Amino acid sequence: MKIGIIGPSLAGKSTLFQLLTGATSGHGGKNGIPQGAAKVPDDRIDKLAAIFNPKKTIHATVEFADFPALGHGGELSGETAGRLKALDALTVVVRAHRDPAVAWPQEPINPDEAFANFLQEMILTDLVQVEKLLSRNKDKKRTAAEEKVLKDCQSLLEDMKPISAVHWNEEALSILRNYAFLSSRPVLVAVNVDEEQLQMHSYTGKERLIAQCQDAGYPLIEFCGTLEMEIKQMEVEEQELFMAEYGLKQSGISRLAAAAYQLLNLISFFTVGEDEVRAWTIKAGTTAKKAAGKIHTDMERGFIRAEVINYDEFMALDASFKTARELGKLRLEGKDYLVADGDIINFRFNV
Ligand SMILES: Nc1nc2c(ncn2[C@@H]2O[C@H](COP(=O)(O)OP(=O)(O)OP(=O)(O)O)[C@@H](O)[C@H]2O)c(=O)[nH]1
Ligand SMILES: [Mg+2]
Repeated sequence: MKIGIIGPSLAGKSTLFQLLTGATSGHGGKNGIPQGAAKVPDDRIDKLAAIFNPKKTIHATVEFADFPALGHGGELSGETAGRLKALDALTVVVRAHRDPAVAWPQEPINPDEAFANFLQEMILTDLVQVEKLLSRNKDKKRTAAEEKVLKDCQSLLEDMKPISAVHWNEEALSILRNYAFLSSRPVLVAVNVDEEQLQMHSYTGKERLIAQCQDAGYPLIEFCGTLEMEIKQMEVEEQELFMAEYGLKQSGISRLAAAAYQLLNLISFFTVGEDEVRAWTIKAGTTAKKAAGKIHTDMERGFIRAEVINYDEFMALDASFKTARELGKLRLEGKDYLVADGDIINFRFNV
């Protein structure tokens, strides 16, 4: 699961990437595109760690890649578009801050215009592909279902809507996966604001940007690159005091990492003990047996059952497995149980 950070030149993409992953952009990475893992904040893990006092605490992570800038009119090169198709989701960074120390590639543009350019570019890229497919394939065999999906995509795109804007059924989704259209991916919009804009909750183009994002079905998050860099260098207590001045409970980076996790439809289950408290990442809708396989293939193969209690219930029982067991709150679930976000699980298995 990987998310590409994309957007106009000097919007703050690499700043965001570095804040999320701690990595320096520099060179390296696949095809010269820097890649890195961002910690997904989860105070449930912090609280479990405080209770079990384990040797190791491991949070969930999500992978990001720092892409080069779009063209000045938001153009997506064929090469970049091709690379973006290998990703599961996109974060588009647009700039609202007006710091004169940071140049504008051409004329200053508002974040809603930058977003509209990006969306249009993505939609046109897909539309060209759809039309090519529809016109070319008279000789090739295509099922009626495939034809219908392509036609539906075409009319959405002609309305300037991304393919992800409507709900597709399972069959359509598996057809769409074969075509790998860009706008079928989930997108998160990150607005780089300055400190004043953050405090005032306002910047030029905000209302229109919000409307555009709602229309496309994209979540939107504001962050201030310079402020986040300061926060990152502080001690935890200092961070909280500092953020409170801006009315923030969580840093923009934490909110962004959590939103990215959600965007990918990922959830966490936990394993706890004196050695390790750990969050494991699965897709929503994963069975207990498959979830066991995340930890070890032996656990999946030899799966017997899962002992499960959800985090909230566990905490309500004073974080005591003994109490939970006595009250019959430690559920025994079989292989087809669908794991829920926040389940604390102990897998029983044969080797
Ligand atoms: N004033 C201000 N400057 C910022 C903010 N965020 C980033 N910058 C600065 O803006 C400049 C560009 O930021 P980058 O993160 O390199 O932008 P980018 O989108 O990766 O740029 P390219 O990859 O060259 O297109 C840098 O000098 C950053 O320090 C912010 O919130 N406020
Ligand atoms: Mg950059």
